[in-house]
Amino acid sequence: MAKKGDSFFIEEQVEGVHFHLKIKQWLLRQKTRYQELIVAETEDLGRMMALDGKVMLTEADEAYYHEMLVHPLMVMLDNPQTVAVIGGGDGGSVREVLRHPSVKKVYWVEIDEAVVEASRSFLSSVCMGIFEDPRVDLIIAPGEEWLADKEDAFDALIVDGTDPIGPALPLFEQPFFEMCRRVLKAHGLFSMQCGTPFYFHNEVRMVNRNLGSVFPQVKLYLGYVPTYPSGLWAYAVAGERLNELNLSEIRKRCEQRGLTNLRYYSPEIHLSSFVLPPFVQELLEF
Ligand code: AG3
Repeated sequence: MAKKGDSFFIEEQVEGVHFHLKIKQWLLRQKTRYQELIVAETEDLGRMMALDGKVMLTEADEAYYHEMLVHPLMVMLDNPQTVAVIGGGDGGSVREVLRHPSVKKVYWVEIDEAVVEASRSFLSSVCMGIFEDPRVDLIIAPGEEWLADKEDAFDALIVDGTDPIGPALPLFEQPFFEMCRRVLKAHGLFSMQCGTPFYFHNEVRMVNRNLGSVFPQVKLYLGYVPTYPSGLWAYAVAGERLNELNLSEIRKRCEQRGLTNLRYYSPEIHLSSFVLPPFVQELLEF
């Protein structure tokens, strides 16, 4: 039970729906050049990072999100070597990319240096050893600017953005997706998070429509992230052609790459996450 004097972080997930997290200790509250950044120790879910009042991660469930954003497309690729991660200033997505032994270079392009520094100082369980990894090249810049002069450069491009308001908005629009297609190699694949189909109808539809107008193949898939609005989270993967692997092929790749003891992603989850409930299919038909 909440007592008088307890301290809470409260996210307004949508109008009329709020998520409360009891806070043991506030660690950082900072107005950065781009947004308001908070890091705090929660009572039950480890440390939490929030941007502009929205939960970006908690230590308890960040792996569910980062594994699902990264492994489906990486496993679909035969030999991913050069990867770009746009956003994801906490480093969780880069950490997951680095699990794939074929990876030689990860360009990590984050707009807000303060987020990277906050993760370095307070979220070592998330960013782990990535700052020391010679394969990682951290670039502080807006993703769309850094990508502008690239071509045919990446095997995988992963966009780990915030909700499509504020600095992340251009990352959900068609001109950005056109750039993404151009910077990928012919076999290259793209993935991004696209919100919850339960509340963010327009966001999910917009991503699906805008991606579909640029890439020949687009697929939405779902995962569970308890501290995000509704818990049901959508991701999209896109490319010239999406490799349809069967269960034994996925299992083989996961074993070869040492992707065996993850917290959320597994070969079975890979396949089942592409099965969409009727309400999500209907959303995409409009
Ligand atoms: N990126 C997606 C967070 C979206 C959460 N939305 C919300 N709480 N309303 C998170 C970045 C983690 N690397």
